Amino acid sequence: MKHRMIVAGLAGLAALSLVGCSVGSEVDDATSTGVPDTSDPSASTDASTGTDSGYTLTPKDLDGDGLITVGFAQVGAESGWRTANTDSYKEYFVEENGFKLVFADANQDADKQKQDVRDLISQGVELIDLAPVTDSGWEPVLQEAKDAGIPLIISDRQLSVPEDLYLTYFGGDMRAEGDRVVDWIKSYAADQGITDPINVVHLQGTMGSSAQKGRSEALSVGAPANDWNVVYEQTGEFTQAKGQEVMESFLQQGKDFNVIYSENDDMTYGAIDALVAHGLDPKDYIIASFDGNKSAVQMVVDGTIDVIGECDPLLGPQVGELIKQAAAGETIAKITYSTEGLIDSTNAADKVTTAFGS
Ligand code: GYE
Repeated sequence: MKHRMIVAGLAGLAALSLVGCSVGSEVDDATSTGVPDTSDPSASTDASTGTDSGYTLTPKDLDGDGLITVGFAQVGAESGWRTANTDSYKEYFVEENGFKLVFADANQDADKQKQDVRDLISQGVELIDLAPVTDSGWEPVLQEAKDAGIPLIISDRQLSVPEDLYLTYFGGDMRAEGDRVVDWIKSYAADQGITDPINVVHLQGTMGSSAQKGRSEALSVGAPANDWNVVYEQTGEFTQAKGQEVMESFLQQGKDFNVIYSENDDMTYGAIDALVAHGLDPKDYIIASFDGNKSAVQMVVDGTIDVIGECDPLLGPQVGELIKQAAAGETIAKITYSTEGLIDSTNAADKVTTAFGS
């Protein structure tokens, strides 16, 4: 399949498939597993509350210094999204906003991150914000934070843990992001009357992270439902270097493919570099990515990337607002999903002006 075949009718199609691109957030209800029902990705339902979930800890300035000390257990520095996320915390959690920040970088190591959270507990921070590298083995650590009387917020990546172990989750709905991208590819191929088999190269993020699981699930459900073949599936660990490396090893196999479904922009950059190094034109392929870094959005404007499932990294102020509400005794939602949509040729020129990062 040639990308250049796929031009007519795009605007109408994309207009249909675009969902909520405005700035802000929507609340969804929590389930006992922490895994939301995403059968309708655009739906939002009534929020359940921290109190209803049996979690009673609220943020407080315990040491009387007039600030809430937030320990942030961050994933690492693997991607442009991550850098923007870290910057948004460092910029927001400062004294003039009523906070102090203690920053712990797990360097993408799930075991180290559990130790990071334990260190934050023993340092006596007044609240912990955990962006979990992967989603397993957290219950004992969350219980320790709770026993120490330290409220804990999960941000960015979700955890399937009982609701009485954390105050709130704030971040993306990864499955819904994936579903939007899958639907976009489906509509795009149908609109173009593509009859060739759809052969997908799937570059996965960090295995066991909710970002990988949600986006991968969307494809693993969407591919058989649409008669697509996933011809290659490999983790690129959300980094450009690894994305390039795994794409290169796929290209060496000489198999047919016409779609790349890459679970973040950094791996997409790497995959595109690999295509070019093999003398292939990225514009001949449907390239789907996630996040929405400025350079990636520019590549949509240029026609190299076809669609991006948006994911908002600028969580610092939004989490800060929730902390302030909870500290003031207000009821906050158990789960709040960032507002996210799609970026394609119909809106990329607008989006590029406000996109995060470089
Ligand atoms: O998509 C990727 C980053 O957890 C949503 O992590 C985040 C993901 C993001 O490394 O670029």
